[in-house]
Amino acid sequence: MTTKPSEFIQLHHASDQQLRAELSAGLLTASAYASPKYFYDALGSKLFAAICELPEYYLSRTEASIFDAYLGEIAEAVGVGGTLIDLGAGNCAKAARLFPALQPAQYVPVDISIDFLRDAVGDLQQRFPHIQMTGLGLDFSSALQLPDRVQLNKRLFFYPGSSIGNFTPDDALAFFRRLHAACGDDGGLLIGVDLIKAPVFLNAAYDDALGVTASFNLNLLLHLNRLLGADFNIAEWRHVSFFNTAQSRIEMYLEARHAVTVKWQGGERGFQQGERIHTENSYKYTTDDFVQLLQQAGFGGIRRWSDADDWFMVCHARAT
Ligand code: AVI
Repeated sequence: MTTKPSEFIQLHHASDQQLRAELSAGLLTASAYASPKYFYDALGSKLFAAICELPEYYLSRTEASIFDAYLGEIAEAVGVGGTLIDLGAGNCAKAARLFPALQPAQYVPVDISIDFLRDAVGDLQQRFPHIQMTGLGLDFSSALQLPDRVQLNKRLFFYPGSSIGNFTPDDALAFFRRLHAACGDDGGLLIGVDLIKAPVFLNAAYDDALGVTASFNLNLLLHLNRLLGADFNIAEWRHVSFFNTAQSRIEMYLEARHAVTVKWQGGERGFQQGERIHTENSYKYTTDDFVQLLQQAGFGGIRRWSDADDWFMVCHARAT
């Protein structure tokens, strides 16, 4: 069989100037923050892959076990021969495991930059020569304009890993509405989400004994040093994370160990001892609240699968 040529389209890229302005504004705000998207430089992506292997970080292996156990049922719900749009595809491994069951006609991995996708898509195209593959470089969290190359009907948006937890519930709803509008005829969403459980397990998942999550969090400062020309010294900061029960979310911060002044190109800020930079929220849902959110966005025909302990859930929702 001849291999279909894969293609890559970079739709938009924030300029370095825009990134610097956004970061600088976040650091200068009274409650300083930096977007979690800055975790994922080359080292940060490797540290995240290591987090997914940790005994405490149950999310990845629990989700994988659900897909393994229910792949037949999931394929029945989704149907075969559609376009699989993989949001935040990275190394494309999660979607590739679905190919034999879902038999997509087209695979569209999406990530901020097509540079993250080239190697993985090249390998996959060799293994699955009959699937048309179009890699898209796009920040899909704020807008979702898909090019004409993406088949209009039978679009299945795939958003695993509980990445939806990094949106506030309001932003998640707006995001689902955009996905719903982009589904075309007979389209849907296949999504993995982390569920609320005893805080002891949630806290351990985001503050592991080996300190990998702490390194992942602190590495954001090294990334900011490069992006902003900043002079963060990671020895002066520590990782803080906890489950906020009222908000139903893990919160992650970097906390100054003592008073420090940080300088960067065009900015400077003093941090008191104990002052924090908010780096991530990771929302956890009840089954009912999550299903309601999907319904509010217009989705219906919702099927769901979870593990025996109800720690994690995979949902398929139809655009109807
Ligand atoms: C990517 N995202 C779903 C992860 C999460 O669990 O919120 C990122 C992460 N942060 C710390 N550990 C993992």
